[in-house]
Amino acid sequence: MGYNPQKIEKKWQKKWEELGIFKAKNFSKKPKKYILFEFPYPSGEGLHVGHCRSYTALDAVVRKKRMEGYNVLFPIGWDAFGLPAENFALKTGVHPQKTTIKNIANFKKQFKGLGISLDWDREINTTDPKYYKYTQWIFLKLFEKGLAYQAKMPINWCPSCKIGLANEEVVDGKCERCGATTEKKVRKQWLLKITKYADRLIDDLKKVDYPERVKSQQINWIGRSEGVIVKFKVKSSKFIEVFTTRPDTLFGCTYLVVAPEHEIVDSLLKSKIQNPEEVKDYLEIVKKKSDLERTELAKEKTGVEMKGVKAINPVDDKEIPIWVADYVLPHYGTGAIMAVPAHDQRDFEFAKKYGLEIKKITKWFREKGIGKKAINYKLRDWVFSRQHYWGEPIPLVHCKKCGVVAIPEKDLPVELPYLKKYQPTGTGESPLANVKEWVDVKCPKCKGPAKRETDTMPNWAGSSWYFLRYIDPKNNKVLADKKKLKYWMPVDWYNGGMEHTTLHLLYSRFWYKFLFDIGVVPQDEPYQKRTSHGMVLAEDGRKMSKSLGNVINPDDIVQKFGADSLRLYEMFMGPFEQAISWNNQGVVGMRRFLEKVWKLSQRTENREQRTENNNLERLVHQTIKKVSEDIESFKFNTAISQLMVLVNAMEKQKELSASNYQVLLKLLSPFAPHIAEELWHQLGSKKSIFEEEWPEYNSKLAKEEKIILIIQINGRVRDKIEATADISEKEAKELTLNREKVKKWIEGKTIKKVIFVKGRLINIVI
Ligand code: ANZ
Ligand code: ZN
Repeated sequence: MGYNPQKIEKKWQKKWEELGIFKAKNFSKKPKKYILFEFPYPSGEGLHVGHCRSYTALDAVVRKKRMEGYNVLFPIGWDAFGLPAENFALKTGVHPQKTTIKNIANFKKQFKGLGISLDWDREINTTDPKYYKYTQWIFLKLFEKGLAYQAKMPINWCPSCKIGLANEEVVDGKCERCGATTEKKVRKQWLLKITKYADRLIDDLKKVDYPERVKSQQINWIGRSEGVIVKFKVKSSKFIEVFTTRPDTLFGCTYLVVAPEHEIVDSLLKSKIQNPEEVKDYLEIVKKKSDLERTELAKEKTGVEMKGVKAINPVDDKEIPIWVADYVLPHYGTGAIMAVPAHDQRDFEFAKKYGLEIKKITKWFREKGIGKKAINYKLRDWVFSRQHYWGEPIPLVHCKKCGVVAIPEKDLPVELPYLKKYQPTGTGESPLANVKEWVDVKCPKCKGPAKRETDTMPNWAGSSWYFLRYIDPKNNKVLADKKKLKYWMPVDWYNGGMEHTTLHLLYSRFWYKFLFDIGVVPQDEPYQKRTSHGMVLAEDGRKMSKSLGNVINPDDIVQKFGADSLRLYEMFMGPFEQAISWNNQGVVGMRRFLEKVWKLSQRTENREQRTENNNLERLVHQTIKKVSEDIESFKFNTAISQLMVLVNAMEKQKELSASNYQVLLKLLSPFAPHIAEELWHQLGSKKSIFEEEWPEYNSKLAKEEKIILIIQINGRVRDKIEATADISEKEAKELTLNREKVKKWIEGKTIKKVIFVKGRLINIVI
């Protein structure tokens, strides 16, 4: 019987589910491992081959860990709130819930078809009211502790669609739907005080095992900066305070710049400025730009002077002009800067363009006490309001008498009402504002008339704590039982995309720390170890996208080659953390490799007979060592190439002992579980291979056998080197010709012949 993946894969997937061997057991005596991947957004497109890379990698780790005797938690869920479903609803009228259910069913089928060994009993869905009850509960706790507050913040506004846009819907300053230029509209929004945790989010990175790249990205994103705030007197007006990290350059300061949003602009506009029209025109232009456009170093800087007013440099009492320019951001420091064009590149460019004084610093300002010390962060508080329908309602009401009032815990969840129309309101509020029956409520405090908050939570809310719910997914008293949390947390290994380093990863660390502070979770860091997988690009090296028509559908690959070939290929395609282009030929190669493994079984003697030579025995132990270590360090590609070396060697044996073949199957099983299980059973085993023990190597046997290779030139011994016993002629020649001693003899001569005696000598004839 030939290798037929279509047949055996379905069979084993069913069998494993019946056996229930992938279920995690709370409080088992075995040591625990909690292994997590970022749960997917169930999009209409289905799984991406890039997803598969992350899932199969962790599945390999998980399967190995189980065989090593761990009680492994390997769960799955759906991050199902989000814009695409809402936009789809706007276009087609199909309720996002319907779309979501359909998409999840498809994803589930795909996951199962790949043979990912998940514990389906713990499946969660962020749009399930039983789940978001606790997302809302966490929000209420944040609100109770003063970490959720309202502030006026600009949102992206499309004046033609009359709708607020998420950042990702604004492309080059234009509305993604209609192409109109977007504006900023100031609205009251809910924010979470993540900045209060900024220092801890930096300091506690010491406690966790994350890639350096991830750590430094988070640190830069938080952007802690120590400096001072210096006061500049403004002639016939108030003061302007600036934040500077370089007070020593004060003598070189030749003008001040304030952000267009700085309050002093408005107040000076009213009375003192000589050119108010010019300044107002400038403010209009700035409104249309994004922060990114404003701060991009390469972009030409623009600004306007507020004529007729001057500031005084406190160190030399010189009068200096005051400019408004958008390269100064309103929400950083004090929203105003002292410009030192001789020392700061941006100031220099600006001064050149507008002909402002560039004063070389001859005297550094060394005195202390000119200003007060200040610490600033690039990190902003987290804008937690969205004006969309398909998200968790924020569980608050607005009462004329009592102000903002929390919904009592016992009334959670505040369910998202079922809408038939998703049309935007035109005022920038979410479509929920149109549902009068839902909006009008009694105030929980005074029982008077009140209105519900109609903003919903951002997509990042449900994903900020989901890993806790897997631990106790059906609990309806608390978000998860404390003892279970204590048993399972922290997550031992979390793999996800590099693109989530500064948002999701930071947000979820923040929430976890908060939950620790209020006594809900057992530690203050959720993830012990973090890894990231590289993207899978299309065959043409570009990002896969529908519009480019270069998307590879994993279903097609599974259908044609089998899930095991796909899995192996995704692990073999290249170093795990690097981006790599898809190559169909690579899948073909994996299929061929598996055919070889299949055929080997016919050569296996069922009796325990050792007719193989010592070299094979050694190779088997070396392979156990290499595959075991490589899986731990996420070097799947090299683990698989070692397996290929072993299979090639096994092919050369006349007879293969069952025990060595079994070792091969075990080592292969994390990557290609179906074929390994099938062949395992063909050898007569009754138990699943995944209930077996991971093989151990004999370190003596795993050692390479070394020899001394003699180097002769024209038959005379000239040098000796240590080499592995099975060194090939090619390798030996390369090594030899690079030796200094050898070079001396052969320089300028032609090599006539090379004589190689395996394991003994190499003779160069010149
Ligand atoms: C004078 C100066 C001289 C500065 C010099 C730098 C170099 P970090 O390290 O990122 O905190 N700055 C302050 N507030 C700003 C704002 N709202 N928008 C844009 N730039 C702002 O950078 C601190 C420096 O960035 C501050 O120190 C200030 O320029 C500028 F040779 O003051 B400095
Ligand atoms: Zn009230």
